[in-house]
Amino acid sequence: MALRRSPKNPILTRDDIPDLPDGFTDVTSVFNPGAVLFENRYILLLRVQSRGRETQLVKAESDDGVDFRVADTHVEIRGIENQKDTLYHVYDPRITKIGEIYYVTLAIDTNSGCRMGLARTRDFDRFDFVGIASDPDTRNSVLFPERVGGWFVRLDRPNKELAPFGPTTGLEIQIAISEDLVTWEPRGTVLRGRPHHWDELIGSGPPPVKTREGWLHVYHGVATHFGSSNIYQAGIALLDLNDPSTIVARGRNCILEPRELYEMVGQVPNVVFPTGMIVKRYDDDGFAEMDSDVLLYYGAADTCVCLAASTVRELIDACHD
Ligand code: BMA
Repeated sequence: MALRRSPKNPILTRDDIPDLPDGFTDVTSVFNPGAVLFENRYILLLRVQSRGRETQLVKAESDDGVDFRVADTHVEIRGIENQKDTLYHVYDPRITKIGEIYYVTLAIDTNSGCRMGLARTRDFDRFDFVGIASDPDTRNSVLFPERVGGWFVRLDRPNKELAPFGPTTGLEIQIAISEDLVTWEPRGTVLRGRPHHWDELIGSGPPPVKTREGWLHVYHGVATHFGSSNIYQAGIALLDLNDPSTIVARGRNCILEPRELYEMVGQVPNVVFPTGMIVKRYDDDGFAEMDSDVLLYYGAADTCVCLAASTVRELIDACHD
């Protein structure tokens, strides 16, 4: 297996979340974190859900990527309060560094469906809202860490299919380009769900990672064969460096599936949902080093945060399995 679970899993549970302001106490769950290495510290932006089904983003920091200290206040995104639409939930953050700025793509539930929100920070203390940056109904948006062909590029997942006994979801990951990160032009489908296999419904996981062999992209796939017991797994693909709408290779098998109790039992059973990936070493040209360790952070059963480790080489090999 390309991925090895941390023996400390789950690395964060509801018991690790301190009382937060505004009576946000005794929370229900913490899951689907954005992850980044910032000034030699590992940072997670956690999705924390209360018993009132309200959502907060909360920062956690670590020196080793395993033991995290959780902040006792939620992340405030300046300017997000100025939106006309009602924003019900801001969740599933994904973090991409472009130049000196860290961008956070967010799923935001509004009256017009789930949309991509964009925030930015330089220091993970102050966050500013850039804007709503997608049409309804879009989820699982991730930014590439640099311009490709002169454009900012993102992957996203139209969210229009109705899952059996479930919410809206999607069958394909699409690519879009932009000059300003707010207005996006769709450029077609990159990855399609594979009917009757492990990844019938799909969506991006963490932002793509630049390797010498292509953009390495972890995504989630949902097997819907059993209706009400959808199974969320993680898979992997390699996209062309110069034209990321082209698939170089795509793993046949999932690279992580719910197997441990903490993945099979919880608020939403049978879910591994990767949202953060940290590659420890890049070369001078900005490519991930093949023998670099990789830390993959994921939500388990929409209840807790878990970690699995690999290397760039092993993940690329899994694309060719
Ligand atoms: C997806 C999203 C994720 C969630 C997953 C499993 O559609 O809502 O946030 O982790 O379902 O419930």
